[in-house]
Amino acid sequence: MHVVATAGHVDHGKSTLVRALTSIDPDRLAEEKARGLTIDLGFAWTELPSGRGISFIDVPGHIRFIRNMLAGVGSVDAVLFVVSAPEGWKPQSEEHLRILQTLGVEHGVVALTQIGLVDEDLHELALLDVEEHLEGTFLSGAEIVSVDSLDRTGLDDLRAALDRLTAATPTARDLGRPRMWIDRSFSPRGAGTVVTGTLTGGELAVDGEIVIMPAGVRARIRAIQSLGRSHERIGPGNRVALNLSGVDTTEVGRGDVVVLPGQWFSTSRVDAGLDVLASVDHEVSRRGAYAMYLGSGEFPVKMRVLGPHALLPGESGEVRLHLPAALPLLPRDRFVLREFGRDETVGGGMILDVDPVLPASRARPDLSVERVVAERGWVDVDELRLLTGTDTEPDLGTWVGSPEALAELEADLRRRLDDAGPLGLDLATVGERGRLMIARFDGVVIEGGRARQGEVADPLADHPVLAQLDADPFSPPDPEGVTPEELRALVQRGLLVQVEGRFFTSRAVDAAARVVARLLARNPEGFTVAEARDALSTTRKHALPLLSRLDSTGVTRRRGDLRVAGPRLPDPD
Ligand SMILES: Nc1nc2c(ncn2[C@@H]2O[C@H](COP(=O)(O)OP(=O)(O)OP(=O)(O)O)[C@@H](O)[C@H]2O)c(=O)[nH]1
Ligand SMILES: [Mg+2]
Repeated sequence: MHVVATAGHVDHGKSTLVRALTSIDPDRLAEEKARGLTIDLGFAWTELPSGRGISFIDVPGHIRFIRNMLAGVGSVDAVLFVVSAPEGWKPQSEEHLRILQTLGVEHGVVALTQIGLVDEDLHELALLDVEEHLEGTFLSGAEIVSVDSLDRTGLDDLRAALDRLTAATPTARDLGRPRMWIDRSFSPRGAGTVVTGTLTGGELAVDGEIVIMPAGVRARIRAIQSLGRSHERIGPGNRVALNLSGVDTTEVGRGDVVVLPGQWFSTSRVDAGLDVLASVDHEVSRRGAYAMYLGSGEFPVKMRVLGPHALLPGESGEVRLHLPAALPLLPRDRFVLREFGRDETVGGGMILDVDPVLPASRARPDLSVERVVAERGWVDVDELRLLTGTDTEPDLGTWVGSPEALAELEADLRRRLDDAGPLGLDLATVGERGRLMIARFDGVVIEGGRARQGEVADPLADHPVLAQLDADPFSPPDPEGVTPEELRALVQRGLLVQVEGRFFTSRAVDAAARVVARLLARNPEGFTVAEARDALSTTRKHALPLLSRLDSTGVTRRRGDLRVAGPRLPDPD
């Protein structure tokens, strides 16, 4: 399915042609029918000879309704461009073409209409005239089909050309991120609220929860219709009508946008590229009342040119735009800029940054993800996806870091590891990203919540205090020649055990466990403190803390005055 907009000057035969192709009159308003003039968008569809479906958004050509035209072309990827043979190229032929070009539309077919009203010579001239005007635009080289909608000349040729057009135009991409700019909302008798639009970016499904921006209203999809049929789910590139529950018709309208919760960054301030049309006869600066046309919406914006100069006609530059409300936008979204006062299309361009962090004086927006990361240092991958629309591999955990931020963190950690020396760096002090990065350093040993350079000798494991205590393992002396900091580190590393103010080596505690295991093998009913003291050839002063350690680690268990086997009792030998 493809959605194609019409475009062209007033009265050049757009609506008549759509009706001739589809048998649906796109002029639905009584006033339109009475005046023979399109005022608002019209919708029609048909099947092409290939069997492919095609939807038309018929736009008004009259300059007074240009905002409705803009609302209609914001989400289409191809155009049926209409020029009247007797009338030839006119101002809105030019303006519509520029608007479509600015919006990045790349595909189209041209219909030269009303050829029944011209003779052969005029027909030839009109063709040349049109070709000349299309030169250098996205429609140069597009098929031009001569038709007359009233006597139906050339309609089959046009249908065939539209078939070739839709075959050549890529179908809307499914990025799993649906967005539908609302172009109509109404309330059919007793049936809640219906909104229509051209769906892009992903799929919507019945019963799904949606958010309507900028209001942030949540609603549920009660039913989906497309081309007069009901659907359980509908993909991008379709004209869609959603029946919504949970939202009042007065709360939604043209220019609002339907998205899924949590998938978008909502922004009211963007940096963008702006191409000023060469036809504009003045420079473009912050002075002036501008409207930004984006999707189906018209938004009054405040604009500031980034860089020292105003932009000249035909010039391109960057601008910062302040919107009146937050919209779900992404880099690469296209827009048209018009000036209210002069009622003139100034130009348009592409959003480059949906969340500029640098002040306007320093901002240098572009589409690169690297810049977004560099300006922040560190960004969470999920946030980066919202900001850029693309997935990036995280560097540390869920974080993406700029090359500078990564290098700085690494240098800082290396320096602190060096400073910490053999005792190691307390990992509680380096933060989440620091812990993740240290874990990747070659030759760094992480033990007991500390990280140290592995290749430096391990003076803790060989600390003289261990030998000092092991000289009499079950009756060790008080440690000497060791700082409190070293003692803490030895305990943290599990080389020393501290119980009730006494220090034992872990080797001594393990040996004591085997001694009591032998005691219990001989005497399964249990043993007394005195029996343990004798078996360990130590004093009561040392036996008590040793036994309490064995109790607390599950080697033994107290039962009255006796110790019995605990769940972690080792084998006796
Ligand atoms: N003879 C002839 N008349 C046509 C043809 N196409 C349109 N007309 C007539 O031209 C007039 C304008 O046609 P529309 O289809 O309303 O023109 P439009 O481009 O939709 O006009 P707007 O929507 O107001 O911009 C009507 O009176 C049509 O009957 C054609 O191919 N041949
Ligand atoms: Mg019309």
